[in-house]
Amino acid sequence: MINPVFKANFFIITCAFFTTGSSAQITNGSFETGHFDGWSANDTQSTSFDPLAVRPANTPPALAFLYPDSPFADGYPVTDGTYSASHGFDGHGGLITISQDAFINDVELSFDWGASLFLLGEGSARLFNVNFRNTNDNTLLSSINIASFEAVFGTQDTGIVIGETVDLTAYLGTTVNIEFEWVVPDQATGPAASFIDNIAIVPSPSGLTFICISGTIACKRRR
Ligand SMILES: [Ca+2]
Repeated sequence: MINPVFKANFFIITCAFFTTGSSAQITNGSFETGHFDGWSANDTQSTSFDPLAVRPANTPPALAFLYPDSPFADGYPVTDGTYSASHGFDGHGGLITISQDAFINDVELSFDWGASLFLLGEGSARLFNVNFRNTNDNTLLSSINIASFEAVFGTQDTGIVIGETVDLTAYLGTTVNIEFEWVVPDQATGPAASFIDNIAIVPSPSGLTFICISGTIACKRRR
């Protein structure tokens, strides 16, 4: 008698939960050295009210009177410690970037930021992006648009955004260049002001990192 052959396919998912460590993979993420130590900082604007810089709390933007109902009216915001990075753009446009290489040891990039713009309705949208680049040849791996400010007349203000996050799971366990980029494409781009602070690589809100490895196996059993 031939024993029946039992054959079944099983889809298995092997999952691992683990808590992850501190968020020390970003150097000077809160700008508390008072400078851009650890960062590559570039501002290609031909003119600006406030060039890209690390500034202490209560530093007023050059044209703060244009944002009377904004947090920026009281000075460039600082959400962690004493300093933040900030700039006020206007004039002939350009790119404003800060970047650094970082080992991705956790699943989210977290940062605080905000912007206030008084626009004349000219040109293209002003963009705030987070870019990921190859550390060897600087090629762009991915770009996440955080905000787009359309070129319409009037004031646009985000307030102070605490804990903006970007998913890092695609780069977990690798080293990539993290770039914060403000795209100011045209003439008459502002006046505008923006800040960023408290940049860190952090666990997911649950404090758990969840990784799954999936696959299919075939099993045979004779009786
Ligand atoms: Ca800070």
